[in-house]
Amino acid sequence: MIEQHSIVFPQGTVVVLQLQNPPVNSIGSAVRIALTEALDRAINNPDIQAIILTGSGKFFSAGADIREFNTPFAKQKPVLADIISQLENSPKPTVAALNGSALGGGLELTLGCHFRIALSGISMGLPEVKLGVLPGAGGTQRLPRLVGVEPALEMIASGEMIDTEQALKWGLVDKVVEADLLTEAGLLGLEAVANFQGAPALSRGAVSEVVAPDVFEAARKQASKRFRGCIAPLEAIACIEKSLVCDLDEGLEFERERFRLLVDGDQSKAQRHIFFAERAATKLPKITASSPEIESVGVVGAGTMGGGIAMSLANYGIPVIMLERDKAALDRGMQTIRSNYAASVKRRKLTDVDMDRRLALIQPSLRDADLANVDLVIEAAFEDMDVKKEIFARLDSICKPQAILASNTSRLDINELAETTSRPSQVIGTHFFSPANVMRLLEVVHGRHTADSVVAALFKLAKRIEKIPVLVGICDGFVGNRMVSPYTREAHFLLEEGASPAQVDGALRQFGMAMGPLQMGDMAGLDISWAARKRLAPTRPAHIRYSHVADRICEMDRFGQKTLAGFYRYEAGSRNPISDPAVDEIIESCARESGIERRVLTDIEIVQRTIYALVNEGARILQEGIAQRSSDIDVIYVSGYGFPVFRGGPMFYADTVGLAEVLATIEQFHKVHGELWTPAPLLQELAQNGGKFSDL
Ligand code: T1G
Repeated sequence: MIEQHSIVFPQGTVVVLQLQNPPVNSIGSAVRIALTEALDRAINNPDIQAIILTGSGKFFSAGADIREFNTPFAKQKPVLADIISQLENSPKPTVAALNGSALGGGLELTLGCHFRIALSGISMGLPEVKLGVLPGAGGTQRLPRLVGVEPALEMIASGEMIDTEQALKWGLVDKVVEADLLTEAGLLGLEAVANFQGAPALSRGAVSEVVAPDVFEAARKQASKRFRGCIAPLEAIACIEKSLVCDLDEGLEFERERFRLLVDGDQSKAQRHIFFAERAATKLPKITASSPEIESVGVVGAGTMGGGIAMSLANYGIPVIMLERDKAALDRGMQTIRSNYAASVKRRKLTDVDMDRRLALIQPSLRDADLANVDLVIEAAFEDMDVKKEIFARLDSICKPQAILASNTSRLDINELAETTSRPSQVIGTHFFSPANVMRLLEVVHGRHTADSVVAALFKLAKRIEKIPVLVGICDGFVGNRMVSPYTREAHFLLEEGASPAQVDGALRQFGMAMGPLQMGDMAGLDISWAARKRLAPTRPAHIRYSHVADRICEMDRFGQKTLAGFYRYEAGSRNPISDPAVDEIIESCARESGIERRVLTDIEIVQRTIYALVNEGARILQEGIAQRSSDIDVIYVSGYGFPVFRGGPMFYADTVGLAEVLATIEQFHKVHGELWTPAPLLQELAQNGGKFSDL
């Protein structure tokens, strides 16, 4: 837990206390107990003149142990605040030697030290708001006193990391060194001994800085935009504001109280659920096969998806050959990539050098033969089975025997594609989400023939390009799109029953969705799902309710933003949805034809009819084994479909509401709306046994 050793200098001896709690030196109760005892010994040892606190591996510390939150361990003495107080009241100089990332409570620990010295290139941050809490061990009170209110607001309300250059500029660290961190730290501590008064370095009084009144308003506005619907960033800002009007002890008390409220609240539990769910999703417990390395990739198709996929690979140094049959399409694709990178350079998110390096990794090609030696090909061509089969047959004859062939299809049957090749065990689905160079979610679709080593290879590649891979099975729409079907179906039914597009979308945005289903359809393009509905029309049971609203809109060539009209109207160049009376007429006429008497609908019913449709389908997906975990479905919806992170995903949200209540509502819908609302057996079983999806 805490390794210690001394370093003897001519001018005195220092003790080094090193956090040793792999993999990230998180600080749980065991570490806190070991650290406080080591500190006591060092403070009372007359042979020690200064105390160095450092970490091990690539971390100083990733902060408090998140797994201990809401457990008795979290309150077990000494709490982190006690240790920070021990450091700042030490009669001997205490120096934090930042050997690696210092996050959350790890960074707060350093704020209790008299000095901070960092190894060049490490990062620091207070990411607590991303877990739905706030720096609860003094960060909101000490940081403004150390670096000033505005830098503290920026760090704490954004939860973003900063580098040593920024830290030095703000005064968060006293020194940055390229090497010999512990020696430099020891010298720093010993230099202070001569004039050391044994008092805390930071003022105990209120922050005396004069701050323009609109600074906090601006911070709240920015936080509400960045973390829509989340309360933690606003609470963190309130704590910093408090530091201006009360002394340190009062401020710490206020912070403790706000932290306690947040950590016991639903939002933080949901956000911590997603934190661990994202990590669980990347694990393949049943797959131990060694996986081939993927060092070069071919992408077939230079459209929106193909170009985005090529960028997401080149961004991490992977050479890509982007193949098209049509030169004009290939040139358009390359031009789109160039302008995307240029936009990032303009926003100072990328340097010119990086842009050129990435562009050099993307080789446009019109020759199939250029794919002969790549390790993986990702097909991102037109969403049509015949087109894809023809491409897979060609790839099978061109690519080296061990090459993996993947399709970016969003719903077609990977098994059918695999069976058109001589290498079915090397065929897999890689469903990227648009824009592929931005969205982190990657549904990895394993077919019945797909080899474990191929799945493992794609998971390794996904982690390398910082995507979140989620393993899904084969059905129409896999997990994400399969669930979006009933969600959208209910949205269309609600239109016929009396809601306007603006009311449906408004209710779901109020719930926390990044975008309502109708606006989302307009953005994705209504023609894509229209094609899927037409493909499925011959098999659609006649007795099942079906809404013609979207078909009628498409029949008017209204495909959404790309035609400046869909469920909404759009001004040229604007994505802002404008309600359109022509759509209201279509809705009313569809309702009349279906004999539906329109009524006033509440936002509550709109949310239940759409979100519970997700939950019911998710339960079926789990039962069929299409998703490995309930939390995988949550990860898919939060990172791929704009589900609010502060509600933890559809399945976690249902657990929070209570499955008995969710089932009762669905049974009511079943009575009124018929078999489309048949409750999923797994939901019934869990609800009747008082269980939760997260128990699975
Ligand atoms: N507590 C417990 N486990 C943690 C952890 C933490 N703080 N951080 C990481 N882990 C686990 C993680 O679940 C995974 O476990 C393994 O470590 C490797 O993590 C009082 C209240 C540090 C940037 O928010 O952002 O301090 O899956 O896969 O990609 O004010 O982990 O192997 O079983 O993510 O190299 C504030 C959270 C806490 C940082 C490393 N700190 N961690 O990323 O590895 S609250 C944070 C991260 C707090 C104080 C407040 C990342 C990372 P497993 P990993 P990585």
